[in-house]
Amino acid sequence: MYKNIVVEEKNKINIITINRPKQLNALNKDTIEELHTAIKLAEDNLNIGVIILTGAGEKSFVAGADIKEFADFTISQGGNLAKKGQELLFTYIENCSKPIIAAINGFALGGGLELAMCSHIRIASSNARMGLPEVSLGVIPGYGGTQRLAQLVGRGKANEMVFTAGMIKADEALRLGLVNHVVEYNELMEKTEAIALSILNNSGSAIASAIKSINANYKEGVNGYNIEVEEFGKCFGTSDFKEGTKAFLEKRKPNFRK
Ligand code: DAK
Repeated sequence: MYKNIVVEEKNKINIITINRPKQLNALNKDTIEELHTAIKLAEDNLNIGVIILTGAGEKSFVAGADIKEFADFTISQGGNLAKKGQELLFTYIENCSKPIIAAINGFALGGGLELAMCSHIRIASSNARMGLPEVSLGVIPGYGGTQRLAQLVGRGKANEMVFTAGMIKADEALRLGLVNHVVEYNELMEKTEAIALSILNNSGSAIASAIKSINANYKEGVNGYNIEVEEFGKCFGTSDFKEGTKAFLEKRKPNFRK
């Protein structure tokens, strides 16, 4: 079904691997479309609770947008494609109602770091290298990087990373809050899956509400506190709320995901 990605289902976790290792998993148009399709299917699948994104091979998560593909673009093609790519994948991931974790197994550059940054949680292996090198190619980050990097690491450090086009190591990314954890390469999937499993113990509908509320803080013209109140209220109508409170009173673990 897919040419550029591999999708695997494991314990209610959907593992999506970008599989163009010879091009260091660079994101071309087809890969962006396939990722959109796979994430949408996972979001609609009641058996899936968490999605993991990673890259094939030991070297790279995603080494950016496919430079060969956009080398000849005009101004309007560039603008249109950035908009379409953001809607189809990057904003789509950020707003996905199921948690998406990026397991960064190597280079996460340009569009690759942007893909990791729109994910809800980032785990990196110690060999990972991250950066937004776009200005070295005469463009700027076009998939939300100028916004999300500053949100995650603060404006000053984001300015430095974007202006210098440099790469940072996993440990520095951890120190800056760009990634949540750093582990050895061969422990990356184990650690990522362990976090996914601990998320799966909890209510999927409450997590969807939490994603919406947290994201509201970053949306222009939206009052995040109002969204939180709205989502909080909605929780009281869910079967997960009934199960969660019943289980507490019966001194047992809730069973949210039958
Ligand atoms: N695109 C296409 N091919 C890539 C690639 C990329 N981003 N990155 C690597 N490759 C290919 C290389 O061309 C090489 O292919 P062959 O020569 O073997 O055919 C192969 O992957 C292995 O790469 P290297 O031989 O270079 O491997 P090294 O270990 O020596 O170096 C590296 C690894 C990651 C340091 C190096 O490959 C590198 O600097 N890669 C480029 C990093 C980069 O600048 N990425 C792009 C950032 S800009 C847009 C929206 C967003 C964007 C653009 C447009 N629109 C909506 C229009 C975003 C742009 C970016 O992401």
